[in-house]
Amino acid sequence: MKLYGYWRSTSSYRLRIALSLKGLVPETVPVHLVRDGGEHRGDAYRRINPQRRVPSLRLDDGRVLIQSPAIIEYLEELYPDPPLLPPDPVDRARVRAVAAIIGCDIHPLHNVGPLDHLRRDLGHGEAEVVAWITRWISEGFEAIEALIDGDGYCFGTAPGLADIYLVPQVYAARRFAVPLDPFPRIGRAVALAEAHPAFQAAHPSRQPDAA
Ligand SMILES: N[C@@H](CCC(=O)N[C@@H](CS)C(=O)NCC(=O)O)C(=O)O
Repeated sequence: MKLYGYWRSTSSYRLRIALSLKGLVPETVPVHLVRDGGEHRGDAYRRINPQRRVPSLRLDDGRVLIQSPAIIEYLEELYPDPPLLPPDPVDRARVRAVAAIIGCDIHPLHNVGPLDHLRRDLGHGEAEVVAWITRWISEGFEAIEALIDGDGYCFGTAPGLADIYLVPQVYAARRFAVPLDPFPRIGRAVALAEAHPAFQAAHPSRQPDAA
């Protein structure tokens, strides 16, 4: 397998964690999101992923999967052990809700494209952009703080889908200096996950394209 990604992209980071938890080590193909206006915007990468975003996963038979939620579901179906979701349907829905808050409601608002639009097209300065990011991450984290268990991983005694989404989102929050003191349960869950070898192997600083 080949993983097309960028070291500090949160979607790439979450997919790396899922792969790592499943014991899978794909070849890494870095796609630079910033250099020369973004390698992902060029024709070569468009032929791999028509949406021109990372991550993408090329399977051994040449087929390419895109969108981290879809790829993680694929991995869960093909490699069910260790499971990323609990057995009970209500518990599964709760875990997926935390993943959706991050994947659907927080991350898209501080993605490269929208932030470029705020800066370049709408003329906002860096302080305003950071205030925007802080607002949406904090609002999402308020909900997650209330939803997770609060005494270990997000849910239960093993890392799962919610942790896979939360750790990269906290990495992004730290990058933009979003205050995390109001979220002690999130802090505990992330500290525990960050000590896990699979999460450590997936960390942005451990990737070949890390700057
Ligand atoms: N929902 C997608 C989001 C993918 C995504 O937006 N990736 C970002 C990096 S984290 C990207 O490629 N951004 C490029 C851009 O916005 O131009 C997923 O989870 O795979």
